[in-house]
Amino acid sequence: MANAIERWVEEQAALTKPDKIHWVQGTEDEIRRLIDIGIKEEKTGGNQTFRELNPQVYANSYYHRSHPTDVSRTEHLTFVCHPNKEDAGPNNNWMEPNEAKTMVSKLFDGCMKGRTLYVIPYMMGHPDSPYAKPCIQITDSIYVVVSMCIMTRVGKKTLERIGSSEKFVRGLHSIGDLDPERRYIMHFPQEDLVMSIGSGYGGNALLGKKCFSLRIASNQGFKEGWLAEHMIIMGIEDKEGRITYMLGAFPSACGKTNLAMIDPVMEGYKVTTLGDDIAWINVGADGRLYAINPENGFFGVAPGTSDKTNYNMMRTLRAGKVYPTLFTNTGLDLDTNSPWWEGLSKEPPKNMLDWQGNMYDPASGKVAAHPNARFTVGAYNCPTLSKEFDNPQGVPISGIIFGGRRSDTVPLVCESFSWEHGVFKASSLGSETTTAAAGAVGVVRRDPMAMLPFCGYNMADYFGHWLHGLKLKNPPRIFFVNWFKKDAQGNFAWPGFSDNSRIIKWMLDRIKGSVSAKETPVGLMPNISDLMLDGLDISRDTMEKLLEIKPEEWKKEIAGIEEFYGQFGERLPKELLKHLAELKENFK
Ligand code: SAT
Ligand code: MN
Repeated sequence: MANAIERWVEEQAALTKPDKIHWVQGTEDEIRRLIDIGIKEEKTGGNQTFRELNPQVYANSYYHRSHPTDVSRTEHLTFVCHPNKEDAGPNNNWMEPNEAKTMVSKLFDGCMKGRTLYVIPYMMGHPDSPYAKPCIQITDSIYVVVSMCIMTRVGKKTLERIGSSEKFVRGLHSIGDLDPERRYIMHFPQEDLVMSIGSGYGGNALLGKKCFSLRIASNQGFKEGWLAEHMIIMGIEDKEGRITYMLGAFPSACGKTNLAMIDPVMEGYKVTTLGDDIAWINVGADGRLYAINPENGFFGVAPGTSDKTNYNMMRTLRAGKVYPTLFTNTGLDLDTNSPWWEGLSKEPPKNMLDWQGNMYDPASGKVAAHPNARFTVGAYNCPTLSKEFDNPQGVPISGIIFGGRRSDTVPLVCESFSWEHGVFKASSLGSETTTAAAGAVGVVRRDPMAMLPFCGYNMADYFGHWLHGLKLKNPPRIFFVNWFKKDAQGNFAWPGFSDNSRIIKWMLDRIKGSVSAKETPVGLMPNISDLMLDGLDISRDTMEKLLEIKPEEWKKEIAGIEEFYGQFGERLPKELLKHLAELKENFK
C-alpha cells in the first residue's frame, strides 16, 4: 500500500507525464551528479544549466543564466486561493481554489514530457526542531533541485518524519515553457499546497522559500499562534560576551543581508548570523519570542556585494565547504572564469560576457550583471554563523528592527512607545521599491512588516494577530531605522554599512536600560550624545537632520497611511486607528 507521499507523487506524475521519476536524497554525491547533468545538458530554456567556475576564485561554484524574462518574482501572477476572497485580503491576488486548480492543471498537463520529475523531500527548520515542517516539492528543473539542496534540509529525515501521515506541505513546480504569460504561482493555504509553473526564479520556484515559509506558513501561524516573518535573525555579542538576539525586517534588497553579517565598528562587539531572510517565531514557555531560521542557505542579491560592503558574505561565497555555490545572472569574466557584478570591483573585467551571454561593452552604458543577479550559498559556509543556528528551540528575541528605504520623512532611528505602538508603526511601514520585484523602481510603497508580497491571508487579520494572537508576557522592544535618508544634495546622509552597528549599539543600550530616550511625536529617539559616533566624520548638523521630524513630511506620511488603511475597511483593528489618530493629534 502506497503512503500519502507516494500517492501524491503518482497523481502529479499522471498529470505532468514525465519520462522518469527521481527521488532526491540530497547527498553530496548526488548533488555532484546532478550538477554534472546540468553541465552536460545541451539546453534548458536556451541555456546550459551550469558552468563550472574557477575554484581558485570561488571554491565549488557554478554559473547559471536564467531565461531573460525570468529574473525576479512575478507578484502580479502570484495568487493566494482561500475559498473566501475576503480571507486573502486586498494585498493578494485571489482566485477561487477550484477554478485556480483547473486553470493551472491545464498548464501542468503533460508539461514534463521528455523530462525528469524530481521529488525533493525537505525540512524547513532543523529536523529536530518542534517548529520544523516536513515538505515535498516536485520539480522538473535541475537548477531548482540543486538550489533546494542548498537552501533547505533535503533528505531521508523528512520521509521518516512524515511516515504514513498525510500532513506535509506539497509543492508542485514546473518551469513549463517559461512563457511569462503562462507563469503562475498559486497558493492553497487550506491544503498546505503550492502549484507554480513557468518560472525557475528563487522566490517563484524554490517553494520552501517565500511560497511556503512565508505565505502558507503565515497562515498556519495565524491559526496556531505563531509568526512567519520576512526577517533576519542575528546575535550581537558585547564586550562582556553577552549575546542579544534581534530580528530585522526590511523589504528585499534594502541591505538586509548586509545587516545580518555586519562587522561592528565598536571594539569588542561581534555579530553572529542566524538568518538573512525568514524567521519563524514562537512564544516560549517564559512568554518571550523565540526565532528559528527555517532555511539552510542564503539567496542574496549579488550586485553591490563586495569586500567593502559585506566582507563576511564574500568570505561565505569563497568558502565552498558545504554544498556548491551558485551564481545566477551575473556577468562572467572569461579571463578568470569567475562571476562579476556591479560593485564587486571598480573596473569591470576586460573580457566579459554579460548576464545574457553577450560580450560586455562598458561603453554601452548597460550593466553586466542583472540588478537582481543572485548567489545561492549554504549557511554553514558563513564565518559568522551563530553556534545556535541549529538550536531546535531557536534563540530568545530582545529586539525587532524594522526599516525601509526612505529619502526623507523617516528618521535614522526611533523606538516605539510600546508593543502596540510598534505594531502600528510596522503596519504602516513604507519603502521605495527596488529591482527584486517586477515593476517600477523608486516609488514609495507601503510594505507592512516588509510582508506585503508575502502575507498569506488578509493583512488586517495579520495586524490583529500581531496585536492579540501571541501569548506574549515579555515582548521585545521595537525599533525603526532608515539608513537611506538623503541630504539636500541628494546624497545619503548616513554612511551605512558597518557604521549601522553604531545604531544597533544604541538599541542594545536601550534593551539593557542603560540610556534614556527623547519622546517625540513619532516615538522614542536617541540623544545625539548617547550615540557612539567616535571615529565617524559626520557633522552635528547632519546628525540633527538625520534625526529630524518635519511636520510637513509627516502630514504627507499620515495621509499615505490613511489611504493605505482605507482598503481594509471594517476589518482593520481599532487599535491601529487609535494610534493613527494620536499621531495626527501630535502634529496639530
Ligand atoms: O527569491 S526571493 O523571493 O526570496 C528574493 C526576492 O525576490 O525577494
Ligand atoms: Mn526576502
